[in-house]
Amino acid sequence: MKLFVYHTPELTPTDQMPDCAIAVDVLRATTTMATVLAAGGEAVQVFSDLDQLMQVSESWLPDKRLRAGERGGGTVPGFDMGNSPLDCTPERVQGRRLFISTTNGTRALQRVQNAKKVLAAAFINRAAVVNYVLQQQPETVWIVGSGWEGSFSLEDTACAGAIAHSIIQQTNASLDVAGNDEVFGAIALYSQWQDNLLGLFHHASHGKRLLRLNCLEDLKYCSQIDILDVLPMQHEPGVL
Ligand code: 3SL
Repeated sequence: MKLFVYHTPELTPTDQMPDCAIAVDVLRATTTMATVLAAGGEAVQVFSDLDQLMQVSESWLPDKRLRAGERGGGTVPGFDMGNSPLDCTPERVQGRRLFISTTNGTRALQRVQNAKKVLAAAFINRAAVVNYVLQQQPETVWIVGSGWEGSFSLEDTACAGAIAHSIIQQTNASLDVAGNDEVFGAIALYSQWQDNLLGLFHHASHGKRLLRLNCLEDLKYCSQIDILDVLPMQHEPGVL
């Protein structure tokens, strides 16, 4: 197995695709997706374009769909919800499909949607994703952070490091499994902050943005590790 970390969708190669791609948007898109599926959501369908989301979801009965739209951290007017995982209670999401468009997370997923297998990961479902990779042993694994509008984000790279660290530790693999330098950087970041992820989020630019929007409880939720045994996997392009 060879593991690669890419900090943003923009830094991810376009001329090839891996056996397994793992999209990460800890704050908050992939955390929300994992939460919805764990709470009994029927599926999650991602869109970069808000109008297209509205159009496609129109053919779903209102009680079978939830429209989530986030831009700049806030809820898009006219949508059922924004992108807070705390809104995704079983009462609200059970049996419904989440149609979602967010600033960065949905772009990361779309960037790798042609990989053989596509997963969505966050800290909350890290172990489920790692276990899948260990069972399947794909030859190439890309872990792709969402960043923020093309820039690096601390929390996504730390989560990439958490995934890479766990895979390497559990296979007793040598560090030769690392396919690029970013793997080392991500593991070093995670190792330094693994006992205080919430503290790391307070230093992260998007963490600060969410704190300005009074989302401390979201940050706390997103900083928990391995609390959900759920594997969001793409089963048709854009649908997990
Ligand atoms: O950028 C994204 O995709 C979102 O996760 C951002 S937010 O956390 O909902 O503000």
